[in-house]
Amino acid sequence: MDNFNRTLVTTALPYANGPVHIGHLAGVYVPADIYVRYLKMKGEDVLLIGGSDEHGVPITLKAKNEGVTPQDIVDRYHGIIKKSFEDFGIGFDVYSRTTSETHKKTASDFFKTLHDKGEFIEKVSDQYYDAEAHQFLADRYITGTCPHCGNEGAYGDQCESCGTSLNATDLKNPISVISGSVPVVKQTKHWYLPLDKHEPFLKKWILEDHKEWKANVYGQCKSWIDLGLQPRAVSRDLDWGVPVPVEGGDGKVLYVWFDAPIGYISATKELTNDWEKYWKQDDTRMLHFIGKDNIVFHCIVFPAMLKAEGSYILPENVPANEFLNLEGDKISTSRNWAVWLHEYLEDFKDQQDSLRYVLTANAPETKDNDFTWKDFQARHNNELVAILGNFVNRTIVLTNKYYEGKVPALGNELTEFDSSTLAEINVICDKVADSLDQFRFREAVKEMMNLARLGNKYLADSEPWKLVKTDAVRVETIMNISLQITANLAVLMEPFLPFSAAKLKGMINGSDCTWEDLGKTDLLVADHFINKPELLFAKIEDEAIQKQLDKLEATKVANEVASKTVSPAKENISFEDFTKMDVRVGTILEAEKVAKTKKLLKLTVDTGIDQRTVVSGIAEFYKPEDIIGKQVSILVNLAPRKIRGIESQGMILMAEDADGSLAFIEPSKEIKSGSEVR
Ligand code: B3M
Ligand code: ZN
Repeated sequence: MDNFNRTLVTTALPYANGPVHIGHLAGVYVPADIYVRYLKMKGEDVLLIGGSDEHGVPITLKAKNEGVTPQDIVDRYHGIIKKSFEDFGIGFDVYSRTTSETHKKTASDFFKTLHDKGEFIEKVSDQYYDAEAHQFLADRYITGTCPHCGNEGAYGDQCESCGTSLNATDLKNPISVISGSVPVVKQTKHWYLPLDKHEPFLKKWILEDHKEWKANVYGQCKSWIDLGLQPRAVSRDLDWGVPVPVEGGDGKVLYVWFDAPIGYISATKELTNDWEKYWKQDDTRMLHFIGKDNIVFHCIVFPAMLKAEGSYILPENVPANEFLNLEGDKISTSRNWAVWLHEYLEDFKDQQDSLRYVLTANAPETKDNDFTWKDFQARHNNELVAILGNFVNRTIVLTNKYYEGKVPALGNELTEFDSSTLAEINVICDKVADSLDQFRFREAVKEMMNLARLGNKYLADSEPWKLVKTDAVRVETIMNISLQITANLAVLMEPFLPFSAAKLKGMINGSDCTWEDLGKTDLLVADHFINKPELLFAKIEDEAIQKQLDKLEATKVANEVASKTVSPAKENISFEDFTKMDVRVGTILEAEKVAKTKKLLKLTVDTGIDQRTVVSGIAEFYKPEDIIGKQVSILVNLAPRKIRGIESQGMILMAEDADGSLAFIEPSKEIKSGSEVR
């Protein structure tokens, strides 16, 4: 490993505002875990660092929506996320959180150091301010129309429709998320990291010195740098986060993307007093495992921060992945379009490895990829069950049957097929290592499966069951070789399928093996006793898959209903068209039910112009006796119509929601009947 003596692997800190789903697992945590398990099996000094990202605006908005504190939100989801990772065998050496005291101090000190070194610039800028709520509106506290694509639900920091990152002041028709009012512009001071100043360094460090980075990562960095880097604000007007620790910082916190990556440092500190060895020595190789939306922060912003601080190493590689879609649609927490890890385990108990396997085999390594339940079932049944499980099972069953579990000796005379099969074990194991070294996890897991394929083919072509009566010595050799393949598999599987590897190791009664042992053809010595077979993978039936598809279908239906809640705006009309309607404030004088109807009330309304009769379909929502004296809006120049034999002269205007529930439109204070509404 070149000049490195240890490796520090960090994984993106998921926001603690929701559980984690298959996209998280496929993009970041499974590959990182595979890689770290591999290095640990090689006996290398390596740490796997993780934690929850507990700051940022979305968390505060969720808290506001639920009427709880941000701390309540992050406590809830930190627990769920941490458990999901444990359940899926993600072997963190530490899984921390950015609300920990260590982190707050570490992030605060980091900011202060940069501040005192003069590494920030201070700028006063125009920011939106909610005059009703008396607060500045950071990022997602503002929504409006994207100036690039016209999406009406764009946020103050980003348009999720076209992916452009925005400043809130770029938005057209901005609205405050807190009060719904139109925000005003007010000046505020913030600290900026002058990325432009670091541009020459970043350009050389990435574009010249790290040409080996994955094409998707290198390409994204290049386009950012080519566009020219701008100073980035690293503070926000917000009350949830790490307080800005310098003069003028009252009411301001560190921007979540400033404090979050420092979370890697804080977590390492919590793990070991020796943390500086991992962060400050040149012989440490640091790797960031992340998804593609985090590339700029890990390849440009965080390195610039570390460089500015001066005492830290920079990442050696950032093997970021693209996105995983689900059944052809973008995974979305807000639309509940996801396979949540905790829910998967309810339906597929103890089948973590099946998901780990499929997500690795189909990982979005170089381009976005799709997860489908049919593909999940096919890969599970055709590969894990039919190849790997089948080979292992046959080998162990036959060993028990022929030799009562005692490993037979390898004979003296090997056929060419025996020798080439034994030689192939080594070749495959080397290929796996090679692929892992290059962060090619799809390729690696495919090679791992090739070892099971090799075994399957060897057993099928050698047909020991046909020879057992006639050529016992030959069968001993065949079974010995099959057992060596099995033992190698138990080792080779471990980074990918840790639960099944442990189970298999138990079945063959194997001792602890390291990566060094791979390729050896005497992992199980003659006369060693193995145990009885257990099922490694059970077939997944169509019903189980249908249940998942039904669940997604239900989500789709629910989303469609929800999207209808607000109907799209009608076509534009002219002002003239609008003025044709004569809407007045009227006062209800009398009200009674229309006989033999459920919905109708007959009202007498004082319109200021006259007293008139109006029939209105509101009986399900208002009792006659409750609405006498109420002021309402009435369209007075609607042509009279007969309803149930009663002439209705005008129409009471009602607000109606998606469920058909009705409410009067009343003036917010008492006003003379006949006042015009316009
Ligand atoms: N929490 C964004 C994300 O979950 C962010 C990552 C932080 S890594 C320091 O995609
Ligand atoms: Zn847009």
